[in-house]
Amino acid sequence: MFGPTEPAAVALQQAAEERGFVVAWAPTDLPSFVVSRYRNWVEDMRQAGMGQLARNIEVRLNPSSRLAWARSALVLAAPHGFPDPGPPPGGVRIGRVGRIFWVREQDYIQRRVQPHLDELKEICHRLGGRCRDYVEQGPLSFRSYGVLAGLGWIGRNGMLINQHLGSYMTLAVLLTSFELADASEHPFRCGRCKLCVESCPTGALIGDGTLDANRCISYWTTQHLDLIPFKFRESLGDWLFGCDECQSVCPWSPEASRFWEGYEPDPDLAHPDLTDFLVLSNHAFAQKYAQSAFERVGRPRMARNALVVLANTRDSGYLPLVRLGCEDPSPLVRATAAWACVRLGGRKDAERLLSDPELLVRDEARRALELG
Ligand code: B12
Ligand code: SF4
Ligand code: SF4
Repeated sequence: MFGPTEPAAVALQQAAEERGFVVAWAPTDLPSFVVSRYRNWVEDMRQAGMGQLARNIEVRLNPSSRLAWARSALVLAAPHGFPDPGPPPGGVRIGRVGRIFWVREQDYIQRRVQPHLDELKEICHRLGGRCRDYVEQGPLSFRSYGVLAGLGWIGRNGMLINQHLGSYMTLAVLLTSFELADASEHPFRCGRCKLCVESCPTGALIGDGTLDANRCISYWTTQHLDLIPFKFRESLGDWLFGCDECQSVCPWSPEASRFWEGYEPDPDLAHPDLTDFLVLSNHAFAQKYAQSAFERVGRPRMARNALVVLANTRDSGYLPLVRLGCEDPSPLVRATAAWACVRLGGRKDAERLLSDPELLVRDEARRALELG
């Protein structure tokens, strides 16, 4: 474990622990093998459409090149291994959602985490230090800091795994000006296990702790803006938003039973009604899912994902719901609905979309009918 040498740093760590976070210290700049690993990942185009991951790599991995005062990183982990709140009554609640998205994302950051981080920054300044916070999608490699801080190891599923909490943890980092003693990394504890690599539905895990985002369900359902490629739609199964498959099979995950007190899992996010994405107006959707990760991607993409989940059931009972997608104002939704209709036996509905005003929709309907 990487220990602080200054009393001020110890005081800051205590203040973070009092707020319920699991915390530990890491050096600011990452070792050269991590830098090369990251560069290779980007060179191999594993970042898919997330262009931001390929920019400013030097600063991302060696932040002191821009923030000369930075000497250490305080890593804060908020476990989200909460029990399933169960589905609310009614609705078509058949799509699975990654556990990290069961809380209202913006609400969680703005109302719960950020005030704590602001207080910690204030404490840091009072103790005579400088600091800067990074939360959620911040431009640092949170997982690398987690390993260097001794919080866990990078599993073959790419996750930071803690032997007591598993991998269901949300991470944040405070860069500080406090000097620290030497680091000692956490040992790798996967052993010969390869369960996650074998269980990934799309073969996204390379096996060395990195993944190819071009194949990851989490990427396609939470980040990708356009149509989900035909070849991945079936493998998505019932994953509506995100994917926890490589964590749920991990033998270290059952240990994850703790969750940070600031978390409030919302049953409507854990088990959303797919009907909402096909019938609500964009405005009504934004109101119902305010501050959630669903709102960030918007109703049309949630409808796209819902249509894939519905089509994968191969249950023609869902055809009336899928048909609503053929009338949707968004071409992305109509195009996906053409494919979903064919999968559920509604070829005639897809044929009608051959005369849609949008080329995208006509093309997709034609390809869906050809593929059958
Ligand atoms: C982009 C991104 C994604 C992308 C790409 C994921 C990926 N594996 O790269 C997509 C959209 C696919 C994604 C999916 C998910 N994500 Co994400 N994602 C991020 C984000 C914003 C950046 C990650 C990144 O830079 N990736 C590029 C790779 C190459 O870098 P890296 O992941 O940091 O990996 C480095 C380490 O593994 C290090 N390393 C490996 N071995 C060793 C050994 C040592 C000793 C050291 C020092 C370092 C080291 O080398 C790598 C690069 O140099 C981070 C937040 C952040 N700022 O870090 C969240 C983050 C990684 N995601 C997170 C989560 C929860 C998820 C999902 C579970 C969400 C879901 N349910 O769908 C999935 C899990 C997919 C998976 N198995 O990884 C959490 C992970 C928490 C944890 N316990 O690890 C983070 C940290 C967000 C957070 N604030 O907590 N995500
Ligand atoms: S999140 Fe899902 S798709 Fe992505 S690597 Fe893990 S199991 Fe595979
Ligand atoms: S499933 Fe096995 S190989 Fe994958 S992360 Fe867990 S312990 Fe490691």
